[in-house]
Amino acid sequence: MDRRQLLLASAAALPAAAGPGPAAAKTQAHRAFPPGFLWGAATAAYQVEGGWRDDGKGPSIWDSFAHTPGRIAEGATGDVACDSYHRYREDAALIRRLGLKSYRYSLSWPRLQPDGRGPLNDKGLDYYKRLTDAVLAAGARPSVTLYHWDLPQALEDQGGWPNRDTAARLAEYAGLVGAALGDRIDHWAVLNEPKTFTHLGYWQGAHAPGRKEPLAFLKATHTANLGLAMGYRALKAASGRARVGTVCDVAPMLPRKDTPADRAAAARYARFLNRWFLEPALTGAYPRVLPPDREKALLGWRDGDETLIRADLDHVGLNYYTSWTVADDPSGSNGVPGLNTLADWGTGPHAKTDNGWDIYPQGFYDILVDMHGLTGARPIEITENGASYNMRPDAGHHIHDSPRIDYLRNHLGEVRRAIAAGVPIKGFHCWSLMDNFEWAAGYTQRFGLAYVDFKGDLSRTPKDSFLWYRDVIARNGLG
Ligand code: GCO
Repeated sequence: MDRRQLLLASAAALPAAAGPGPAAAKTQAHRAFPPGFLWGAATAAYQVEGGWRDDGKGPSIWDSFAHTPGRIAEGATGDVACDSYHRYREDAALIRRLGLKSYRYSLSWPRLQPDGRGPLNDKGLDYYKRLTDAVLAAGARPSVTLYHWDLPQALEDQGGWPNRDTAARLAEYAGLVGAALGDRIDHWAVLNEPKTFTHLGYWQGAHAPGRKEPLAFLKATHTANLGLAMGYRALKAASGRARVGTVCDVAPMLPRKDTPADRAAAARYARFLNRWFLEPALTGAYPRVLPPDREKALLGWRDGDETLIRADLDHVGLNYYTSWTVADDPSGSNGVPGLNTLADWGTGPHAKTDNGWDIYPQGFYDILVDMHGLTGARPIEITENGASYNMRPDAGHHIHDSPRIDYLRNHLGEVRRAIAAGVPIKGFHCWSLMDNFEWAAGYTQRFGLAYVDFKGDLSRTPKDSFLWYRDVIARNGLG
């Protein structure tokens, strides 16, 4: 059976869609979301803020990376981005207009601790107080990520994530921020996508800081896990109200061929990507991927880490975009001992979004049910889901992005189905509130519900998808 046949076989196992006529009321109920569902949208500091050296902010690894020629498409940087550092009131107006119940954003570590250690920078802190107050006034719950990839450059200069001390630095930062902002913010995530910032930053070199060092990368994953648990404890110690979790990107792993070797490779890769940054916190141990007799040395594991690394997370955030295709690679060419896989992101047999990622909504349901097996009764929130479509304004300044509406409708349908199957999903955040700096792709990929005029006045214009999402939120369902 080839991959396409496998997909058809699994589609045939789906429950039949509700029919027309008397079933209409049932369909309506089926499409409604639970009362109090947290409809949201997400952004991240480096992708929207700009103001890269305003008011005492220190440089981050993304400032350095983007300023290095050849790293980012079209030589773009986040120096200005959406200029949210100065225009956050315009962002809050979008939040209010959408009727968002939750707004997910991140804090720039070097804006708050320019060198990654020591007291908080008052002016940076003041920005996050004003932003948070504007989010609250717009009627949304602040959902705040401490670390969305912008490591202070000073800490990279001391070794970055492969240096175990970075976990202690993160915990210090978490404690200071929790004490300073805990009166306004209860809902926290320590890390965003540790898989992405370690894999792309230290193994593949496509993201900051651009290193290609498989062995240092493995140490970085362990530091990130230690930092998660230590940051969790520091935040809770600093703010009694804090509900603390983390955000992981997850995806179904599809074997390239239906052979035992490729199926085993896909299962290995699932442990390495989907579970690597959750299981240590929840169980005190890593899922089995590395050779058992070398695991501790490869990670830099020390006695006592089985306790230090644990955190009884209050909630878990999951990001979903597309699937992976995985093949066995006994030659071990990727440099990670024992992993023995070749894996491609977004390369399934379906239609693609504008950045070439396979559109696979059913995979969302599958991975949510799968992850629920690990996270148990903890509330799950979808912290990111969305698509890149690059439509521009027409002559009447309208942005007709119906493929994004289809993408979101189909993926929300799968979320609804997972809720019906018992997965405790409490919220959904569209990536993104507005077009922004898409990492190595710069400004060439637009994920926003609002269009940002990067070459002009940076104005934000709601797209058709914005108006559609506003209606979904108003009726608490897909309609
Ligand atoms: C991530 C990040 C976002 C991205 C989004 C689209 O998942 O990579 O959290 O910052 O912009 O996912 O690629």
